[in-house]
Amino acid sequence: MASVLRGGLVLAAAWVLGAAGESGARGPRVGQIPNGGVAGCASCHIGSAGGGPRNAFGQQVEANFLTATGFSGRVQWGPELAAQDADGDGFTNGQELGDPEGLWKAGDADPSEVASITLPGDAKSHPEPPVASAVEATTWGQVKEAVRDLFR
Ligand SMILES: [Ca+2]
Repeated sequence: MASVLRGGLVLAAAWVLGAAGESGARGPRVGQIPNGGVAGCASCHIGSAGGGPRNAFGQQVEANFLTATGFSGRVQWGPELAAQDADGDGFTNGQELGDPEGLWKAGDADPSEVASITLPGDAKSHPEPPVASAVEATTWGQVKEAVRDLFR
């Protein structure tokens, strides 16, 4: 009986270690996208702890931007992936991750300001839209119109 219990514990320990090794194998992917450490696993997964279903960006990476399928695949970050808008929120993956041109390489210092980083796989998370410039353009148009009226 004791040996059966011991055997069960060994199997449980092996399963836990195996699961930890599995998630650890993917952990480095956080370092394969710019500013990946800001959101961590939530950059690609719906759950912030990693594993489980992928968000729109994670699905896009898995489908088209890994060097190989499975655990050994590395993210191919570059201009092509940066230019796409995985979550359809109107901001490219590169804009959301602070590398609009897709020039960052794994191992480089993170580009951009951390405060501006948003989730490329969550349409509800995006940079602030440039409302100020639209207001400025309208105001400038009104000023020009007023000056024109002065000389009529
Ligand atoms: Ca986006």
